[in-house]
Amino acid sequence: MISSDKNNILKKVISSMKEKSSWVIVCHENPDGDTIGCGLALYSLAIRLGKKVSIVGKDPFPDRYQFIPYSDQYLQCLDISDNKINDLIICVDISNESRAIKGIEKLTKLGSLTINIDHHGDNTKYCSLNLIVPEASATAEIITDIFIDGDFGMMDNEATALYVALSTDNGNFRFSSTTAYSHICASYLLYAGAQQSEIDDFVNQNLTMLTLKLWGKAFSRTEILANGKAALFWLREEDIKSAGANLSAVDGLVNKLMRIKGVNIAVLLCELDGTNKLSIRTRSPYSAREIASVFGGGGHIQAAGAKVDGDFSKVLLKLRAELEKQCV
Ligand SMILES: [Mn+2]
Repeated sequence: MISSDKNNILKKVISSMKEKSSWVIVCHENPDGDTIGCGLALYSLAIRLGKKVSIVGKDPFPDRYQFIPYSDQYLQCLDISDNKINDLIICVDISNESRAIKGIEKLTKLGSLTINIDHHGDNTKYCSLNLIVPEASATAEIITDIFIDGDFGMMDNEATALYVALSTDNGNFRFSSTTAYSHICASYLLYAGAQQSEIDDFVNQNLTMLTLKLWGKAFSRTEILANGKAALFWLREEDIKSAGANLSAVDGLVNKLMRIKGVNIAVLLCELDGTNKLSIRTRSPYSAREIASVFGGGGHIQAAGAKVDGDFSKVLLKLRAELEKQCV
């Protein structure tokens, strides 16, 4: 729920959406269910409102979300600065400009109205309007508020997109980020036509055998560290390529390590495209964001990530040492 001090920003966001005739919706790099679901729900709203609209992101669209209506409209784009000043730029679920698309800060400085709708506590507020709600378990909760407060109504395809966003970001309502309000949003989306079991089939029961075997490879490499408090596993570039997969195939895989009894820090290290990607999950009192920051990354307190250039083996060594250090 949006606190009263942020109500003003919410109102400004809604009035800018009503007023501007051309929207560009931006999703974050390695797009997940939250950024994609929120982006596509807003895309559908824009069409209904008669806007000229596009939805963009710097990385390809993930296969598992292709069932969501309008997913075929997503365009890959590396620089947004050639957009017109009078376009409304809406960034969804993006904590900083480098996770978005180049050019947003430049457009903001030139006078473009840029909107940042997000729930990451470490958001750098890089837009002209920043609606940041760290209490939300997913950006989808904030977008649902926008639909309700803007009196836009909600079509079933929009409810589907937002339910995907909500349920993937809070681990199907299991993570500690889930609140009573997350369930109120879910209830609203179900009333608006989201089919929860069908969505779960598309999102979670849709693996290829090769992906499952790729997960198996990661599981077989599980290392328990710090007297059982931390666990990690890893995948090399050739593992991922030989499964015909990309990083979206391991989206959420790290959560499975948290199922080990006693483990309160879990890390997946993936080597792909010449860089090393860390996905980190923790339970209190450990901070995933703090561990990510050691590696130049960030995110939520209990779910964060980092991209680390350089030799895979060195990153793995540094990671093992850091996990031992965290648990002293
Ligand atoms: Mn999110």
